[in-house]
Amino acid sequence: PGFENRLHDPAEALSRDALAALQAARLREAVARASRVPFYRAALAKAGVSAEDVRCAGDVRRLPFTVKDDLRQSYPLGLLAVPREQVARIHGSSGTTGRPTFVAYTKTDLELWAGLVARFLVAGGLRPEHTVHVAFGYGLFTGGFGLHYGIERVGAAVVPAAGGNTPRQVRLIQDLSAEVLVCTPSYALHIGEVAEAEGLHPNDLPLRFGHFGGEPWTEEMRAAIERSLGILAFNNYGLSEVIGPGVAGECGVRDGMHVQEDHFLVECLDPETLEPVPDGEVGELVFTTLTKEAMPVLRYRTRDLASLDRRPCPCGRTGVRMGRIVGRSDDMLIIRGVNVFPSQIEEALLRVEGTAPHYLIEISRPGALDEAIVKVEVRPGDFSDEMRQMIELKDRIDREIHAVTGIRMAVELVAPGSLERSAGKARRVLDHRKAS
Ligand code: ADP
Ligand code: K
Ligand code: ZN
Repeated sequence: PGFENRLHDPAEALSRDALAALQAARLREAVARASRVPFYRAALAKAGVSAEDVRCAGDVRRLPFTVKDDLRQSYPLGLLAVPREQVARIHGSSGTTGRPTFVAYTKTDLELWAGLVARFLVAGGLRPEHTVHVAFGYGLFTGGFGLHYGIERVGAAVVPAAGGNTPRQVRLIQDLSAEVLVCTPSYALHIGEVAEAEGLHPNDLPLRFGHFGGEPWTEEMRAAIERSLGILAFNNYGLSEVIGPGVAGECGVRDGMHVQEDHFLVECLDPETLEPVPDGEVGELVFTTLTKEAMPVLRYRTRDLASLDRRPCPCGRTGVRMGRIVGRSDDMLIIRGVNVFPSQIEEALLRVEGTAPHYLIEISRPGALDEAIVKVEVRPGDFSDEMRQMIELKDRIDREIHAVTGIRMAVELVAPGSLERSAGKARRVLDHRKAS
């Protein structure tokens, strides 16, 4: 697509046979490493498997699963497989300032991570002579630092702009002549809108490539971002429990994201039966880390729904391609890139006197960014004509929601009994965003 197809690492093009042999050897080591964690020692014993039983990559199916709740139960770092002094960095999963889950990295893990991010960046056109504007938040969230060190590994220049103040971001991109933009897809679209509002034409911006991830998006959205910023946009996928960004990313063909299979085993399973689904069919992605030291995960259930494509890719990379994430098998919402569960809103409301346990979260995307409104019923006795009291109540709810989820949502107080009641499962979410 107008640039040379270059590999950052020859391992991206290993033959499938060589890859299978490497995976088998690494899986055996991974199980041995995981056995140092009491949680996994018990789970492996229960499943009746040990490292010596692992003969091929397919033996992953004999291993026990890991779910998000296992990380919560072992808060803060109970799944650590190395002595604490070997931990070089700690990140957290986005969205839950109330009770985040932490993930840890050794020095070797950080080296690996930078290399994996470098792979998808190079696959999507990044070159050492480029300047990259990173508008991801820097912090516990894996996006900022994850991309940062990957860009440095390629040898390109990083502008660690972080989030916020979009007009300033636009100015920085122009003044520092960034060819590459890194952020969530919805923020990319927002940057485009702000640039346009300032009278800038896509050609006025130095940008040529964009690398976006952290939330679901569509082909239509890709087209809109490319038009508004005058760039080629690439999709990349990852999650903190597995390593962060760098689990999979697109090549120049842009028909699915190559999973970095020399470091992560991927399965696509029916979320009900946990049996593999055929290639091309949508299932839940489940990852096993093959090389991560500090916090290995066995068969981590992502709840992300996508399909796998094992047909060879013209780019020469041999890693299986995963399609776009088409949904989730749980009720997690991604609002402006942040993971939010409806139960977190409930938790916030429970801390506020004067609200009834009836609420509805309405999400829309009027412009480029997600907007969330939480409609909350006030308890009959507490519904007041007094403006001051109602404003105070609203402020308290607003603060609690922010404290629990880490993001701001608009709060709307509604009269007792005004939200629709259903006979079955209460409807807590109305998502007006069109499959994006
Ligand atoms: P991060 O800190 O990178 O956001 P989290 O662990 O907080 O990582 O969130 C990971 C989740 O974000 C994934 O499980 C998935 O639901 C979503 N996600 C990440 N990248 C993409 C992508 N390219 N497309 C769709 N969803 C994505
Ligand atoms: K996310
Ligand atoms: Zn490819």
